[in-house]
Amino acid sequence: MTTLQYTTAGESHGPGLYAFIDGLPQGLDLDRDFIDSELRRRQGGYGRGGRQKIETDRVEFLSGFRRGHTTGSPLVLQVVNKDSRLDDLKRTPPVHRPRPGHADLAGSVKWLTTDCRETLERASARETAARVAAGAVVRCLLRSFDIEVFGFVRGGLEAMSDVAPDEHNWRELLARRDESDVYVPDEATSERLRAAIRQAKIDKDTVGGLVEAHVFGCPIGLGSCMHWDQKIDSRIAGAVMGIQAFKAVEIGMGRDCAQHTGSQVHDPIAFDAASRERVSMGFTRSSNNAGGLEGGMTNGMPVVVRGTMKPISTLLRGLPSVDLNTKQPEDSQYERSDVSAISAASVVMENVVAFEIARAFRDKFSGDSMTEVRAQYGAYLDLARQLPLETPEDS
Ligand code: EPS
Repeated sequence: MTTLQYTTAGESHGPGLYAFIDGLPQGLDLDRDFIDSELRRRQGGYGRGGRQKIETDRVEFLSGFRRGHTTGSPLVLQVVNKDSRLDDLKRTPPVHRPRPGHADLAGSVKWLTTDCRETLERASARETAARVAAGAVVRCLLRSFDIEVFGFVRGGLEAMSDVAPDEHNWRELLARRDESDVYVPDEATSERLRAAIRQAKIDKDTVGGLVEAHVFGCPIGLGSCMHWDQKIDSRIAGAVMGIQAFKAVEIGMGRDCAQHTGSQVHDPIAFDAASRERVSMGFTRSSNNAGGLEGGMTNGMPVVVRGTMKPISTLLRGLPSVDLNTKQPEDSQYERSDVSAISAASVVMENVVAFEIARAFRDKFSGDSMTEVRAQYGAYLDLARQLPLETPEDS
């Protein structure tokens, strides 16, 4: 038995992107259509560059998969790059003028080269195709336990939506998100964000934004308060900050907690016997400022994560930089890129958050097969709902 974990490999213009996933239970049905639809969504959105017209991202399983389900052995997946040209010096020439904001400068110095391409090919956000595919794989596990993740774009620049997703309205918001080419589930904000991106394109500039993921259906008790690296919020923060171009992450009320008192921040606890069969086991909260996590553990409320993506660092008009060979001032080099990839970023965050929830789920329900995992999950919910297990005098 191993912990659920994954790693990726591949370059933007190499033969493909790969993910190696360890720790999946045997017998998990993998929904290829769902995984491919997440890959397609990652490719979409207003403001993307020409690359997405070339690629048709699809998942292929190279190991750990047989007749529609996982076998329990390590799962390797690939997403093939059609625009594969890493060794073609004419089409992927050396890059000597680093882009401020990209990995170009630090990576070139670190690996002792003046050709930024050595770094940028791996640093590229194209790698997120592998992470979306890995996240979508483990969402097949989460979905079999009615745990669903909903990600969307809240906005960028002055265009910010005030939609408030909850367990009742999120499917309707998801439908609205899917009607928006900037993935904002609110038409007026979509229009304003699209206009801002259009203007940035005219100005040869770029736009970032704010993305959100809400996880519904987590039972109380995933994660742990025992060690800092077992806290789900700690893992989610690492996963989100690990997405290319992300500069901030918040859980629930996030940084606004600093401007409110304890009585305003903490979500009152009540009990409603009628909702005992739910994953919150009858405990109800009148607010969710904690974003579904207390002490690093799920508390039965939706997990709410917000991430900030900076504007893409490849600007058509260039930015002040230096030629790494001559050390003379030059504008940064332009390569085909996106004006905004905020829509894609929402899909990436949704799926990396899903992976961390699934990892915590497997930490608690670690059976080797889906049959065993289902039995463990059911047994835990039964026990938790019976609390107190001893008479109050004993406990
Ligand atoms: C991306 C593919 C890349 C860029 C973008 C994201 O394609 P190409 O470099 O061939 O045009 O569009 O990469 C970056 C933002 C970056 O900084 O490298 C993708 O598939 O998401």
